[in-house]
Amino acid sequence: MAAQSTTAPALPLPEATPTFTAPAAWRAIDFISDLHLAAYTPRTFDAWAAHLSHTRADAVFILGDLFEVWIGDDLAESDFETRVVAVLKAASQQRTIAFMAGNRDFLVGDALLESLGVMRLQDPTLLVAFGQQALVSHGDALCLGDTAYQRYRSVVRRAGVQRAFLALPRSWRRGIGQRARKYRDSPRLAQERRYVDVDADAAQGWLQDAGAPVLVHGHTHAPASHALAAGAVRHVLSDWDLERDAAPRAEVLRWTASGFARIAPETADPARPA
Ligand SMILES: [Mn+2]
Repeated sequence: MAAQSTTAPALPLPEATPTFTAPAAWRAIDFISDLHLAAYTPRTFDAWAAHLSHTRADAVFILGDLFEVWIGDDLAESDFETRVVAVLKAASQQRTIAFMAGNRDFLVGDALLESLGVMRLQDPTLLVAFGQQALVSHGDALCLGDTAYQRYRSVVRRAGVQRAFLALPRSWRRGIGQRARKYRDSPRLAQERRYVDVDADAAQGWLQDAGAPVLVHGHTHAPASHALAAGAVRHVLSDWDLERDAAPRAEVLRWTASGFARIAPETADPARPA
């Protein structure tokens, strides 16, 4: 037994953490996150759409930041959003597609997901599949070292604040979204945020509370698998960025009865039967 901490847990697992049990017939679940899709990311969009269409997995679980920014379902009528919505709707007729909100797209609404046949995943959720258990999260709630961000998060995740924002005219929301993106992408902010990672004690605490040996999360854009205490492991998902020719990034974490594997996104393969 590992040494017991005498201090309170850094961040207790939310009491309302739901459990999702995969159907017994499932053989594989894909996890992706942090695609940051936008009108100016056509290559990343195409790779994502192809994977959703051609993956051999029974389900694709999107663990947050599918969108670079989402400022209201009523804006889903514009061109880029319309194309994303069409891909999700077609994919959900082939296999289970699940969506967890990230810090960029927490304003995606239940009505939109329902209309697309996409399953909402709460953050965090305990998954049971293949006789195993894994806790999944976007990951931003676990970055306790980023105290300024955690203060911001506690405000913008309030239902009343979100209702007030969504009541603003569309043009205002577009302007706010563009300014927020400029601020987040500023070199100064990137420098400040570079070393903020998931808090290892908080991650370990969540797994102990959940009774699960595996945590899967995104958000940090630092894909790796980290050993935690007592044989537990933390799988960090890759972000996706195929817009630059140098160092393209796109990766899927596939969960099967054999465990977890990192694979390239699947594409149309004429040699493979549909
Ligand atoms: Mn994020």
